[in-house]
Amino acid sequence: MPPMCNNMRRLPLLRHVSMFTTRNLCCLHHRLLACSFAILPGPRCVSTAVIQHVQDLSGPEQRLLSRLYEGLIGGQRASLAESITLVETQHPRKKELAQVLLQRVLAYRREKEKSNGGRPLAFRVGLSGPPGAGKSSFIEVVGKMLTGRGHKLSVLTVDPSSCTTGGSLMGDKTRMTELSRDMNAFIRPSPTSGTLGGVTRTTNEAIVLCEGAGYDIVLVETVGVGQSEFAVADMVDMFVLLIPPAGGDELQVKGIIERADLVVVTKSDGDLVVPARRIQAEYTSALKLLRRQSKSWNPRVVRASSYTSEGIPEVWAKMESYRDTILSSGELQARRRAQQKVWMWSLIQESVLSHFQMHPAVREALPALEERVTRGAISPGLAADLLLKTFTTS
Ligand SMILES: Nc1nc2c(ncn2[C@@H]2O[C@H](COP(=O)(O)OP(=O)(O)OP(=O)(O)O)[C@@H](O)[C@H]2O)c(=O)[nH]1
Ligand SMILES: [Mg+2]
Repeated sequence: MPPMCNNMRRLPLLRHVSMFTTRNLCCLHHRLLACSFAILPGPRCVSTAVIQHVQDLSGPEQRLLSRLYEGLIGGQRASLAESITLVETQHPRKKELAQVLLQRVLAYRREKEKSNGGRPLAFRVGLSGPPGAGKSSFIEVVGKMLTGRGHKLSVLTVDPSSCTTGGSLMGDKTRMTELSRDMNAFIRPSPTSGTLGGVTRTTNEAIVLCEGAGYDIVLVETVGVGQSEFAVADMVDMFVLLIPPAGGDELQVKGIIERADLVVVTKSDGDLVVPARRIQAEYTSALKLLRRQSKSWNPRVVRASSYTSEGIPEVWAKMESYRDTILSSGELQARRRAQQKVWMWSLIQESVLSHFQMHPAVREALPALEERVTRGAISPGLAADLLLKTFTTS
């Protein structure tokens, strides 16, 4: 262990997770690795550092983490649910424990991927679309088809309205009645409080846990009315946009259409077949004008009905073909690597901004400076410089 970490040994696990010095990060890293290797079964890392660090966890904490980890990789739904609750917690100590568990699950996943010839353990798909587009109904039908074919499927939902109102733009669970009774499916709505950044962070971590628990397909549903669909697009291998044949607000899908790997026109049944065909033609032309995201894949527009199941097997076949294409071209792995970096930076941004906003000196100076900026007495640039100076010098 590098000498600069010695002082940090006495600090409780991850206490300094929010500090940004190299020294702290170095120690944080060592602590996470040490704890994840020492307390849980798996690769051994025998060193004095391990013994030292493991003292940071109490007996009950070690037992809790061992129980969760064993249950999770054993595929127990209750352990997966409890582990996701742990990553969702706001409690500082439990947050630290969640990170230890995650590190261990990540190490387990890496081992499994290695023995899988480097192939990812799961296919992650994001599904977004305007409210009422038919997302949950689509997931219910596709989900049943997939579990029928022997897949294990988890469905995570990101509800942007939960951040402001406590819920619920999405009436998901009620519309996935059959799937929620299926033992090979696991449905989990996003927590009903916190910031979008917080909610999407826990969704990202929940994906890792689902994969550790043996779910080979992870679907993430979100309503396309804000930023949540962009956040979801950044955490999945494939991003699918669902558009209803009528009543779909063009504006709501305008920006996000560029991120779509596949567009599904939903509800293509009965009287809606004709408008569905029209929308399919419109989106097909629109997609041709957009810059391609992938070298090896052209986004397509398909139609499907969850009522009649028409088009559903074909949609899934397209999704599999996309996965195989980007897997063999190496884009899937590259996309995941890039996402890790994007995600790290978005967490840093959020954390640094919140430190800045909570800083006592900044809070004190802010009202007067804001007032002067809005009055036009000083420029926004100068006010920002003054606040940043206050932050860095005090
Ligand atoms: N005709 C027809 N109606 C459908 C189909 N799929 C869903 N619907 C109806 O569309 C409405 C919305 O369906 P949901 O599956 O809840 O849509 P959603 O996009 O998940 O909705 P939110 O999560 O609330 O944004 C319901 O009344 C469904 O019955 C379909 O294939 N055909
Ligand atoms: Mg829904």
